[in-house]
Amino acid sequence: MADGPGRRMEFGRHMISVVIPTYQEADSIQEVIRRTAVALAQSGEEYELIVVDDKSGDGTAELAENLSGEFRVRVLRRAGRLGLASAVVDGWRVARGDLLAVIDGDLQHPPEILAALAAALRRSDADLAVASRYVAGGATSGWKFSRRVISWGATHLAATILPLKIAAVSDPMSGMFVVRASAVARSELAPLGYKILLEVLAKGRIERVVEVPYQFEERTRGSSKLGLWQYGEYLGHLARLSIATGQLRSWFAYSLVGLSGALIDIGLICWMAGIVSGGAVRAVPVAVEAALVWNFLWNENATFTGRHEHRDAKAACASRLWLYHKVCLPGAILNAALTLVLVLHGVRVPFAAAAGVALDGGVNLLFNVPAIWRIWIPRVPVACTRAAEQVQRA
Ligand SMILES: Nc1nc2c(ncn2[C@@H]2O[C@H](COP(=O)(O)OP(=O)(O)OP(=O)(O)O)[C@@H](O)[C@H]2O)c(=O)[nH]1
Ligand SMILES: [Mg+2]
Repeated sequence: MADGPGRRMEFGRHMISVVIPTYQEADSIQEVIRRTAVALAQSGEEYELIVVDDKSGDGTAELAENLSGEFRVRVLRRAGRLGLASAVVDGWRVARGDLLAVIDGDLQHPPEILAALAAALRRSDADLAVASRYVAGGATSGWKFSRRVISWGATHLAATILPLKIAAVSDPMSGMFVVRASAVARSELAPLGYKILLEVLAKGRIERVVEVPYQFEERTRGSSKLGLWQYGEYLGHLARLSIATGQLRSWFAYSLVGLSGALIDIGLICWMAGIVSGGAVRAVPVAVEAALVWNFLWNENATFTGRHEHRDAKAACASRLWLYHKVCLPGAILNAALTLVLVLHGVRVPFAAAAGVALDGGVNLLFNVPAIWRIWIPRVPVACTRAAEQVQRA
């Protein structure tokens, strides 16, 4: 990016710059600053803290400034509530470290984990260290069932819309991570809403990732800023990223392939049902398999062309075909079963076949897209490490 956050950080000091975005966090900001500063200093990491406050009006900015004599903290004041993720980008813009980080200002992220994330990057050649709730040792404490469902849905939606970009991490919704400034140096970061990590994964040059488990604490002070508006912004952000990353084009190709496979399936069943003894019962499995292979070949040679290494190595292609069968098997079985049940109950063959492929497509769309696309995604190596190990070793 021309004047983006990483520009100056490419030549940044050996230091971590931590942005704390705040909107009305007067009850917790001082403790966040204290604990973060102490944890980083104890781990031997030089640091600076940048509180980016959106005109909270409850004294958050002043409380943070009051600690500037004691800790290396400064406050960036913005004119009004402009969004969490853009606050982080604005903070990174004035940051001076070679590592850029973010942590919430409400104590839901244990600040001590930041030291582990920084240590993980210092000790490896990874570009990004993410605090994850979804690897062994990670957790969310006290979340209601509805919040768990929303979080799972949001993560799955992102993995469905941007599978090529976020497949590498277990918790792409995480709000605590550290990235090398050089990895976002040339990225035009322009996030909408809350999810700054999505923006970094989609636009940054991220070749290796480390994950550190952590427990997302319950909010005990202040109030949540997450509301319907933020959910809407999230959808807008995903749409924007799908265009910016070119994944909308892949999606278009993938959908066309799926549609053509559906027509092959229906056409073959109708044609074979009339000419083969045993009718639909024999035709259905043959047609479902033929459509599966058809889809695979087009995805292999058109949708994801150039995305996989050793394209012409037969063994690699055969192993992808095998994987494709494994991932698509549940949908294919449901497809065949529904088509046959409907035919045996007197539904006309074309309608029964159409219902079968619709069910198959629906199952894949809802649950399977990330797994299917991952077959063609070059692996981003992800290491998982325990927080304690990293701090000790640093
Ligand atoms: N600068 C700035 N900070 C924000 C904005 N919205 C939220 N924040 C801060 O971002 C952090 C995370 O926001 P929360 O509302 O706690 O979001 P959450 O942790 O996903 O939701 P809860 O679990 O309900 O607290 C907090 O430090 C907020 O004060 C914003 O528009 N601008
Ligand atoms: Mg919170």
